[in-house]
Amino acid sequence: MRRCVCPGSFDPVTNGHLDIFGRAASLFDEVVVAVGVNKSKSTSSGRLFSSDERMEMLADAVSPWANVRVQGFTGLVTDFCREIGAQAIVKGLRGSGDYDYELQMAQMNSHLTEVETVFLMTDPSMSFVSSSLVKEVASFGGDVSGLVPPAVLERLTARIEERRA
Ligand code: COD
Repeated sequence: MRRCVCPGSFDPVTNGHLDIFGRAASLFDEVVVAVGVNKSKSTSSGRLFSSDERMEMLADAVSPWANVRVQGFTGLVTDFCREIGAQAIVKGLRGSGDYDYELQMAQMNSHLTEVETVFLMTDPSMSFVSSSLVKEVASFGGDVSGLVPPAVLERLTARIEERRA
């Protein structure tokens, strides 16, 4: 069984993330989307959505793929990989900024464990998409439909309205 982990904050999941999950699902027998969990379960620490909310949105978004599941984790991603028997971490790369940051993490993770990091290049139509920009644009009333799944767009709009009230 070839199993990989796609770790992230996913606050919230975007179509850029989903493109990476779908491609990982065709390369591995099982993909575990691993959500960094904040034990306080709140939207503290600058997150718009709690870890439970992020996981709910992800579970809904990955439901079309039979071999993709979502799990929360705390601590080191390499420990999580060992715990679930994953051989690889799959990350998406949008450009040189991601590369510099991800290279350092991949090398640290390789220093810590035998788990390999596999990089998939972003789909060019998604190279400008990040959770932070999506939140920023949506908070000023910009159109982010097409950048996140419809159910995420709905929750994003509702959360921004709540925060405004
Ligand atoms: N196209 C392709 N890939 C994308 C896109 C896009 N449009 N947007 C994001 N991605 C990729 C990112 O490059 C990243 O690989 C992944 O999707 C997740 O993105 P985010 O922004 O949701 O998640 P991050 O970068 O905040 O997640 C950081 C981790 C939680 C993975 C990291 O901090 C971590 O591993 N933490 C656990 C503690 C640990 O082990 N630390 C030591 C690391 S060396």
